[in-house]
Amino acid sequence: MQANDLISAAERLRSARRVVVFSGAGMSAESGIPTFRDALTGLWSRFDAERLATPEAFERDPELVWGWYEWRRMKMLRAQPNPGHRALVDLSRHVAQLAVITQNVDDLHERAGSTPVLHLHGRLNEPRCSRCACAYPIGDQIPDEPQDGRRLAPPRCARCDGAIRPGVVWFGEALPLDEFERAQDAAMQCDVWMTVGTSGLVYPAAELPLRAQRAGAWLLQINPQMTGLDDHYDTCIAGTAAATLPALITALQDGARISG
Ligand code: BV8
Ligand code: ZN
Repeated sequence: MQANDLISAAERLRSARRVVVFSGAGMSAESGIPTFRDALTGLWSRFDAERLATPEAFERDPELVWGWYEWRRMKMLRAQPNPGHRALVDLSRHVAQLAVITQNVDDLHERAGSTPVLHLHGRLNEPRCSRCACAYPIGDQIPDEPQDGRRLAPPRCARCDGAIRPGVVWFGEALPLDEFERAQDAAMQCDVWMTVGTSGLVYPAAELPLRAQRAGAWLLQINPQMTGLDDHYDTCIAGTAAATLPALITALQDGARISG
């Protein structure tokens, strides 16, 4: 990890009034939750995530899709926030305003203590009826490993007997208007935009950092690998969320001590 990039990023954060953290699946990788593109490890290796995460797939094979999401919800319930999630809660104590915008459907930012968290792509723990859209109180009992890992019949709605669907935004579905508008506002108003752990391939979410840049924000990316958006960032730190974010907070605190 490049120490001088960390120090310059810490200096930017120290003078920032409004900071946005924009997270993707890499944020939760060190909590043991597979990233989206390798969420199909093991049981699901023969499916394409982008084909399963669609209304058509659920229409065609609700038990396969519901089984996949229950497997992922079980991974989420068994996971714990990692030092990266906790470092963002520390960061919120150092800056006037910190907005966490996530593409993730897990609740690890919330369980670490971040608030508010804008979920652009929904939440695994908020399933709803596919017909009347009423919420389905799934609770937080850890489901058994989905039987044979292939199919699980979705529960039925108590009100209209419709099939219960995952509370996520599938490909081809619109993002929740309120969350997306609040995310766009945050992008237009922030001084520092920090992207952590996303391949930046999914739209319209992937446009948000570019919108922040056009509005004058300083852009930082934290990712162990290059992404297609590297050139748009003012600084790219090659590192993982759980290692880099705590190091950034330390640099922020050290700098605060030095500058007195
Ligand atoms: C829509 C929920 C229109 C489901 C997800 C242009 C404009 C608008 C739309 C489009 C467009 N072009 C194409 C589209 C269509 C489509 C799209 O973007 N397709 C892509 C594939 C090209 N977009 C849509 O369909 C969107 N809807 O536009 O609707 C509309 C409007 C009105 C009315 C009707 C319709 C909806 C998109 C949302 C899809 N749902 N998730 C679920 O989770 O099952 S997206 C899903 O993939 C994730 O949520 C995530 O957001 C996304 C990308 O995944 P990442 O988070 O980036 O994860 P990935 O695995 O890719 O990368 C992980 C990264 O972490 C890597 O870079 C890796 O290096 C790094 N990493 C690994 N370990 C670590 C790490 N980083 C840090 N630390 C580590 N330890
Ligand atoms: Zn219903």
